[in-house]
Amino acid sequence: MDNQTTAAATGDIAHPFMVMLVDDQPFVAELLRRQLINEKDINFHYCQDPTQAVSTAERIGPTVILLDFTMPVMDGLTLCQFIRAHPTTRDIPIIMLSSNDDPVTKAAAFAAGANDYVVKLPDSVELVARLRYHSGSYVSRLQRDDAYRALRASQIKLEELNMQLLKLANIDGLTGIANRRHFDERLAAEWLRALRNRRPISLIMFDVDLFKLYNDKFGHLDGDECLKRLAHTAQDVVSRPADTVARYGGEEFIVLLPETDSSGAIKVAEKLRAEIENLHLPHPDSKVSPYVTISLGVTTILPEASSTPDVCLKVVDEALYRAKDSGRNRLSV
Ligand code: GH3
Ligand code: MG
Ligand code: MG
Ligand code: MG
Repeated sequence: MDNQTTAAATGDIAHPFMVMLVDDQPFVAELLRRQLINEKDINFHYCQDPTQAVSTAERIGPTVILLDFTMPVMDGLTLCQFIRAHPTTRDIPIIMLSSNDDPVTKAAAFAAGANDYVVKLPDSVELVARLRYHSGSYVSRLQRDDAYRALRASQIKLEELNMQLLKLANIDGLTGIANRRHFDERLAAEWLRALRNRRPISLIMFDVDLFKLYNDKFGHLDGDECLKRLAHTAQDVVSRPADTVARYGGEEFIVLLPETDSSGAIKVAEKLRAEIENLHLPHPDSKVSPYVTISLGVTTILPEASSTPDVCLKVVDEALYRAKDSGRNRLSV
């Protein structure tokens, strides 16, 4: 027939309504078909076998199901419960069709999950009004669900992108540890906290010894690999959650140790120096050691309102250069 289709309900506003009738008697289908023949936006599909109703509904996507109450193989109440229990059909509106006008039968239909109940055979105007009403509210619900899902998906995507952006802004591209920007933020925050609580802050700045010679010997790519190893080793050594290890410049790193006094910071610095030398990364052209080594500056400050974090950085930088001047592979305070 011309108004029969297999298209599924998509929630598209231009999509016609799809009425699916489940009834054991073909003449009922013929009568209904005639009642709907002039409704160009209402498609009609007849399913005689109630045991096929759920799979047919899955295939054609009805916007409303007209369900015969009395059928021999499976009665309308049972089928209604099946449709309600099935994940892809459970929200489709169901109008129960029965020749019975008894209130108890009607109540049983609603209890089984029907949305409406009409006595056979209803007047065309009333039937069309009911079919439009149920189909319309179902389609707008699908549209709302789709819109909501799309909105949530874009929100989640945006959150992911923001997280990635935040990560990229704070992480050093080569080593994957914190970058200078992140370090500066952490230092400013910890500086203020230490000022408030009158607690010490320690900084360790370290620089690879004779790294230019390492690059000259092995090439820049191996140099990069070496920097990664050093960064990860430093991160392993500095393990308290409040501590921050950052790549400060080319082959220069910095460590922030909040709530740490001078003796604590010196212990961490010495451990860093030893662990890195003990990696035994060959550096044949170094005059300091057969292996890659670092020099470290260490400083501990009790922040004062008259001072700034920059002062701290200057002091630790000077300490690092003293370590270089006094022979490298050592720390200086
Ligand atoms: P010193 O012991 O005095 O620090 O000697 P040095 O050779 O390490 O010092 P210098 O400042 O002369 O050289 C630093 C070298 O670090 C030069 C540069 O090629 C290298 N370097 C800086 N950043 C990177 C990097 O991202 N990758 C590689 N492979 N090398 C880098
Ligand atoms: Mg029947
Ligand atoms: Mg160096
Ligand atoms: Mg340097």
